[in-house]
Amino acid sequence: MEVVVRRLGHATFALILSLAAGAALAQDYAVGSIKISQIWTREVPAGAKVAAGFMTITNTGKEADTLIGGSSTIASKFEVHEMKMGDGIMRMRELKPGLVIKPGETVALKPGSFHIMLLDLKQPPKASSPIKGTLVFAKAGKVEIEYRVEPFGTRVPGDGGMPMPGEGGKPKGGHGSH
Ligand SMILES: [Cu+2]
Repeated sequence: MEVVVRRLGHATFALILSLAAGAALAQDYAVGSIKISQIWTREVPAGAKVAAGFMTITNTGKEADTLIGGSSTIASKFEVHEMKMGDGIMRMRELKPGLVIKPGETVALKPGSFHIMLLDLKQPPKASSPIKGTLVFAKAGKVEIEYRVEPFGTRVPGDGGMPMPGEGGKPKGGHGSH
């Protein structure tokens, strides 16, 4: 690296660094001490009224912050949910007032765990059509984000959409009541 610095001079080297950082952080967002990356949702069965959103949230600050709300262009309602095993059944519940991210902590919103619930879908998510939205944190405030859309049944981004056995078209855990 030293050799490169000497040959290129400071200005060129700085430009290369910023280009590399830009490429790596293309889908990352930040507001205040909060950083958000890996934001995705997935296609839903025809007629479904809810979609789930996933992401990784890091709190680089010295105080806890809470994801309290948000919005998206495809749904009229936004909730923060938790999925937990109870009485042998996976159940979802809304987190109120929201999802707490402690100082220095990274929280993964992923299938089978914490997630965003987009309710009252106005249009279904379509793979290759990113969805714009916002997140609202109690301390850091509001940030505009974009969801990448993965195929139906995706558990981990890029797996191509392989529904788990028993994971049918019907949302479980009382979403019908929303
Ligand atoms: Cu949910």
